[in-house]
Amino acid sequence: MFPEDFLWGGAIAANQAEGAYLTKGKGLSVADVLPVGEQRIGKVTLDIQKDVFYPSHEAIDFYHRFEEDIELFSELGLKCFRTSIAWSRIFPKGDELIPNEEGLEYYDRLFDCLNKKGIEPVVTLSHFETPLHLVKEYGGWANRQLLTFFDRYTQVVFNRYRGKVKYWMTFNEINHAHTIPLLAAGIDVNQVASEKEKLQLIYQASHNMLVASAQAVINGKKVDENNRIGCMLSLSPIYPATCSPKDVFESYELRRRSLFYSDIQLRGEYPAYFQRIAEENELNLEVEPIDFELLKKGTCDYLGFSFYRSSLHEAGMKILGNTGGLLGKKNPYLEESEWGWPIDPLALRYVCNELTDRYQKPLFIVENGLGVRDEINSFGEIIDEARMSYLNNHIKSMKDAIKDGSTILGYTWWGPIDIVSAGTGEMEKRYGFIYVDKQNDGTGTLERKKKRSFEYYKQIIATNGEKLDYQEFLK
Ligand code: BGP
Repeated sequence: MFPEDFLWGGAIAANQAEGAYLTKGKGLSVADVLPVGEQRIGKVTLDIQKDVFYPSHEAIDFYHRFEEDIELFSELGLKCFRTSIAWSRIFPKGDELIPNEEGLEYYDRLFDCLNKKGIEPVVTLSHFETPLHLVKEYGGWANRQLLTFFDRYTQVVFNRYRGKVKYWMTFNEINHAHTIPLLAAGIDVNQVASEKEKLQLIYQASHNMLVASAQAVINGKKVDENNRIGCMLSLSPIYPATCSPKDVFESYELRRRSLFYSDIQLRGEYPAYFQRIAEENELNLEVEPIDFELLKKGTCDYLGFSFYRSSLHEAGMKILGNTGGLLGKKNPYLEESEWGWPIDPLALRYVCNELTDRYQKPLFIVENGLGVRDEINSFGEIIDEARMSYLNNHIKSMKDAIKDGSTILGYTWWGPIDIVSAGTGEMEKRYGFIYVDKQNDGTGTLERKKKRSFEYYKQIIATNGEKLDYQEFLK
């Protein structure tokens, strides 16, 4: 049984949906220099280049069409809607003293529209959207000065949206600082030569972001003690590839590399195991005594996390990852999506149990979904069975996790409407219950159209997760 006030929702990020990348004073963010194509994250130049297509510049034009889209979300029955504030709409370069009023007004209109429809906004303060100027001029989150800029930004938005937004998250997938450092931490690790220097940069940026997160929690509570502020990690689990003790132990250590972030954000202090990581990698972090006081005071109210798949680790293998989590060995027991992401609903139950045992704090599943190449049939319909099946199995698993004893605040399906993929920039990797006529090359009318999964998710919400059969939607 799902609790009566369970937050059924959908999630997007500003940079993957809004477009309007320079409208009303918005500055560039890291997302705006990502071209379309596989592996784009490794090949980015920090300038806009001529003749290169940047999907986020128009995206699905949510900036101009959000009223129409929220109308559809309301019909779908969403109880909450997660999006981010594009930091560079508010502070275009990131280091200004005065915010951009036109950027603030846009989010006033967006949050007002959601509230009017009875849809609770859930807002990420930084979802892969560090202002580009801060990356180029300051070196991104590896520079302590960003603490000041982020502090200013969070004070402005907490004050401005007081009473309009109650659920917040600080940094999206903060643990991705290791695998997608430019997006997650605004750092360009290509500029350093050795693995050691890379780790130094990543942990320095991580420390600064963790302190910034704590500072944001403190700011948010000061403005309104009713604010509920969470952290956000990518927590697809890692299984050992075999029962070899080496595989088991290394997978465990790798898991800690992620849980390091939530350990600090939820418990308020560096975990003991970090000492050894720091020594072995000769990390030399710039820290101030005040940082540790802030970490203590600014712990998060809940743990938000994304879950897409599981991965398989073998001792000694190169550790790689992308937006869905780590990329390990192929798991022979699991089917994969068209993008090679293993489909593993039971792993969601496993993760909820793991996190509940570790923290005893409420969880919020703020991303879960399946990227599919949708087909429009001769009747003009999209009967997206794979998406409905994925949804069905993951909701059952979440239900089991609740029975196991997890407290789960809500579930926000990733991409209730098709948006640009964060990992590849494609439009054709579609997650939505609502199709958007926009193609990989940027063509399309932007027209919206409901898929069959729209009716299915609507039924799930209307029955509070009780009616999960989707056979009738296949006809
Ligand atoms: C997460 C990000 C999202 C998102 C999702 C799916 O890592 O928080 O922004 O897009 O993954 O990944 P992709 O868009 O690459 O399919």
